[in-house]
Amino acid sequence: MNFRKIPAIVIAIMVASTNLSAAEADYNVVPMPLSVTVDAAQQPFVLGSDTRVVTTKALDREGDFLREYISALPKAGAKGVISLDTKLKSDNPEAYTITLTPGKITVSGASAAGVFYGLQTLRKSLPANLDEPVEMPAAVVSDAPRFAYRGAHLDVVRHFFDADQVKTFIDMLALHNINKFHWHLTDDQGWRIEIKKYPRLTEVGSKRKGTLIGRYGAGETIDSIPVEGYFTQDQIRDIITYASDRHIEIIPEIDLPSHMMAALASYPELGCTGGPYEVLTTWAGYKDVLCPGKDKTMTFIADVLTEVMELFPSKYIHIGGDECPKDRWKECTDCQARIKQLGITPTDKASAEDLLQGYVTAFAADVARKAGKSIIGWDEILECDVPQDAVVMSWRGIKGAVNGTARGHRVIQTPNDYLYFDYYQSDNAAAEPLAIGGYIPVRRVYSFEPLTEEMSDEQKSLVMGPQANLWTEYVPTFSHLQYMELPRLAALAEVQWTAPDKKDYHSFKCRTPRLFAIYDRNGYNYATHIKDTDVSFRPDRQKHALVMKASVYPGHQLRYTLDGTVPDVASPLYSEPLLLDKDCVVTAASFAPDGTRGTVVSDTLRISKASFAECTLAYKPYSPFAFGGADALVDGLCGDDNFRSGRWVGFLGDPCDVTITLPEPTEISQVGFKTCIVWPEGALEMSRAEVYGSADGKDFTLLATVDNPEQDPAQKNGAYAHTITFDPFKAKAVRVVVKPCAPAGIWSRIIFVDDIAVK
Ligand code: TNX
Repeated sequence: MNFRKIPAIVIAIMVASTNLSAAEADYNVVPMPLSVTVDAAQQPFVLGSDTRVVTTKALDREGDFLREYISALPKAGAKGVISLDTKLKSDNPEAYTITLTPGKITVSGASAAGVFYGLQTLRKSLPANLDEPVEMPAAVVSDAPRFAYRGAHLDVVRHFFDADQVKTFIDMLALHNINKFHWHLTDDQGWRIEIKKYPRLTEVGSKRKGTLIGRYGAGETIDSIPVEGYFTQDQIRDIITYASDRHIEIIPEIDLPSHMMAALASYPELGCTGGPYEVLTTWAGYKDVLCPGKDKTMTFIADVLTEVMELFPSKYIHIGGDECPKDRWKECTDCQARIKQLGITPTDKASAEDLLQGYVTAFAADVARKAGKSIIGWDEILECDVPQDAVVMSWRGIKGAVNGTARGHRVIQTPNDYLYFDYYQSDNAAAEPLAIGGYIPVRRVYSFEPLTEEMSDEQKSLVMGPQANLWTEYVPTFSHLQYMELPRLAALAEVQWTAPDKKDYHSFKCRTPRLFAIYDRNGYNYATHIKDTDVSFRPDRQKHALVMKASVYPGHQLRYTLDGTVPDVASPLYSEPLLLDKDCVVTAASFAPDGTRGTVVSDTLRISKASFAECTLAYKPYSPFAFGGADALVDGLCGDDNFRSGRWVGFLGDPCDVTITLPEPTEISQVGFKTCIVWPEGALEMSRAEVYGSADGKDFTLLATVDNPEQDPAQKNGAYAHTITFDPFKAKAVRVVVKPCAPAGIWSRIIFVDDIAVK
C-alpha cells in the first residue's frame, strides 16, 4: 500500500482500525512483509502459551523459539496448532509463507531460515500487551527479503562487550531479520580474539591502560581505568553456534595492515621500527602499522588469518585495509627492499607505498582463497589493483560501491552518511550522550537506497546488500550501545528486507509501537526521537502554496502556529496537510499523550516570484545530498548552517543548473540564493554564477554573472548569501547556474544551493 497517495486523515483511521482489538495480531510488522492478505470473514485463530507447536526434527530449534515467543501469553485453552515446515517452493531460500486459519497456523519456509523469519513476523505481530490470548486474524502472509546480505557490524575493541552482551546483540539482530554479523575484533586499542600461535596478542594486546576523556581532538587527557577483555576460541565457537541457531553468519574482521597497534605492542618485531609500542589509549594519530617488508610479518598475517578462518565457518573474512598511514613504510629499509623486489613503480595516482598495501591485500586474498574463502575489505582497497574476488565494503559514502561495482567487484553498502550508528541521531547534540559527530536520524537511515542512481543495472547486480556499523569509541556501555542501535536498526531492517514499493516512512513509524513493546519486554534501551516533531515541506504548483506535511507518531498530536510563537496545547491541531500561501513563520511541535511537548521546529516562508514555480534541473543532484531535490530550490524556505536540514540541495561535479518557469511573464531584476560551505564534505563556495532570462521560455539571454575564481581557505563552514541584480527584464523563465569549484587538495566538488528567490 502506498500511503503517500492517501490523505493523512484516512491513514489515521486505518492505523486506529488496526488497533481495534487490543488483543489482535497485526501482520504489518517491521520489516514490512511483501504481502499480507487478511480474510476478515473467517474466525481468528486464538493464540496462547498452551498452543501446540508441531515441527519436524529438523525444525526443533525453530519450534523452541516459537514456544519461547508465546510463553508470556496466558493459556488460550484452544485446540489450534501451529505447524512448521520447509515445504515452500521458492527461488529465495529465506522466503516464507504463513497461512492462518481458525484452527491452524502453518509457517512454511523455503528453508529453516525462511521458517525462522516467519516466526519473527508472528512474534512481532503480537500486541504490546500480552495479558490475554491473542486473536490471530485469518490471513496469508507471503514474504521474502530483498537483499541476501543484511548486515550489522559491532566494534568490541574500542570498548569491550562480553560474550553475554554479544549474544544479546545477536538477539537484537535476529529480531530485525539481519543475517550477517560483522565482528570487528582487532584494532589499535585492543586485540580481542585468542590466537593460539601468538599468545601475546591477548596476554599483552587485549589490555590498555586507560581511555581518552572526551572527544578526540579536544584534549589529550587519558583516564586511568584499564580496559581489557577478549574472547577465547571456545567462547567464539559458542557464539558462532548461538548466531547460527538464529540464522546469522558471523564475519570476523582482522583489520590490517593498519589499526594494528595492539598487535605491535604484543610483537614489536612486526613493525617497521621495532617499537616499543603501546596499546593505544586514544582514537587516532598513530603512524605505526604492520611492516610488510619483513617476512615474519607476512607469516604472521597468514597464520592469524588461517587460524581465524578455521574458527569461523563464514565464506568471508574481513581484512580491514582502512586508514593506513604510509609514513613508516617510506622510511623503512625492509619496506623499500620489498618494493624493489616486487618491482613496484609509482603511478601518478598511487605512490609505491600505496601500491605496497595492494601487495598486502592480494597476499591476504590469496591466503583466504587457499582456504576456500574470499576477503572483504574497506573501500581503501580500491586504491590499488585488487583481486577480482575481493568484496568492497563502501564506508566513505557510496563512492566505494559505485567505483567498486564499476570495476566488477561485489560490494556491501555501509555509507557513513546513512549507516554509521556511532553518529548522532538528533540534531540537538547537547541533549545526547557524546558521539563522534554527524547526524543520522532514523528517517535518514530509512531513506537509504542501496542501489544508487549512480549505478548501471549491471553494477546494481553486484550489490550484496546494506549494513550498519557501530564503532564504539564513544559507546562505553551496553545500554548505550542499544540506544545507538535502536530503533535505527529497525529502519535498517526495512532498507535490507522490504521491497522498495512497500517502503513508506510514515507507515514504518506507525508499525513501531509493537516493536518497541518487544524492546521493552526484553529490557532493551532505545532512543525515542522517532516520536518527536517531524514535518516536511513541498511546493504545490497548482495551489501556489507550500504544503506542510507532518508524520505524527501514533497516539501523539501535532500543533502549530503561524506567527512565530511556540505552540501549546491550545494551538491549532494538525489534521491534514497544511497549505501556506503567505509569508509566515510556521512553528510546529508534537505532543505526547501525557501532554509533553516535543522539539519545537520553526521555518520562515518568504514568497518570491519563483516560489512554487515549475522548475527543472539540467543535472541530477548528488544522491546522498539530494534531500528535497529540485522542489527545495523553489519552496520559499532558506537554508542555515546545517546542510542536512532538507533546505539544501547538493551537486557533485556538476553545477546547480535550474530553469524556473514563472507562473506568468513578470519583470525581474534580482536573483538571490545561498551556498553552504562544508569543508569536511568538500563542499565549497561557488566559482561562478550565471543568470539568464527568457521572454518565451525557449531562448535565453545572459542577464548577469558573478565570478569567484579564488576560494578563500579561511572561509568558515556555514551559509553564505548571494544577491545578483541586473537591468529589469520581462521573463517567462529564468535560468540560474551555480558552479562548484575545486581548489588543489580537495577531493570533491560539491556545491550546495538553497531557495532561489527571484524579485
Ligand atoms: C573510521 S570506518 C574507521 C573506524 C572508526 C570510524 C568512526 C572505518 C573503516 N574506519 O576505525 O572507528 O571511522 O566512525
